[in-house]
Amino acid sequence: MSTDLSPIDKAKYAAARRASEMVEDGMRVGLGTGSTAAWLVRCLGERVRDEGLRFRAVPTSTRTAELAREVGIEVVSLGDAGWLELTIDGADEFDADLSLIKGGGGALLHEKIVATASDQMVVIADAAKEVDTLGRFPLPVEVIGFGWQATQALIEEALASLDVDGRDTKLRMDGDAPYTTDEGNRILDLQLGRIGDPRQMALVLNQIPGVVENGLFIDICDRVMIGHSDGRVETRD
Ligand code: ABF
Repeated sequence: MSTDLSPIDKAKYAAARRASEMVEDGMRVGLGTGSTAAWLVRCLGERVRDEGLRFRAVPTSTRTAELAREVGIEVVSLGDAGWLELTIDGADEFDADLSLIKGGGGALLHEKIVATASDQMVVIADAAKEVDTLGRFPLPVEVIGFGWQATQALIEEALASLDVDGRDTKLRMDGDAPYTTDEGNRILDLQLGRIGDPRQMALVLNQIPGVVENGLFIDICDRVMIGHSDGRVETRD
């Protein structure tokens, strides 16, 4: 690792490096999306090159797939893999219950599918991702493009009865155009400030017609590895 990394990158690298050591020959592994997950992919690429590590990887986004191929990792589809022994991914926030907000990178749908198709899901993160209560980070909700404005109105109506501090919803943009996911869907970012009951929020959102998935990961994460800029890694189980 180059020594001129920023403290935050050193922290992300530390968590990614430690998590990469969990991968064993013959494993089927889900690879997450985002900058911390990118460090994981690079670390695994080094092990493939230096140790001859052989495992099959299921990426959660096209950008993770491209980076994995670049570093010599065998990439397969989730269909080909069938089931995974391990998924390692980043997160935007995690709380004491290991509930997560994910999706800042726009890949939440594939990330949730891959994470739930795994025996174990491990999150790698810097310490800033740890929160007492989820919600400071905008909650991404993936919606289909058809009638997304009506879906947005239904979400805002539902928020009125939920325990949150803010209720602003915004269509995620990519320059002048609406952001689209790998599935061609849209993302609405919910500025909630504080989510009093994440479990209830996740259930209510996914009942709304037009909502494909939301960025709350409840009872999915088994372990969080928290990296620090001095190389230390803490674990939350
Ligand atoms: C992805 O990583 C997303 O679900 C999450 O939003 C993002 C975190 O990004 P980073 O690791 O760059 O902080 O898994």
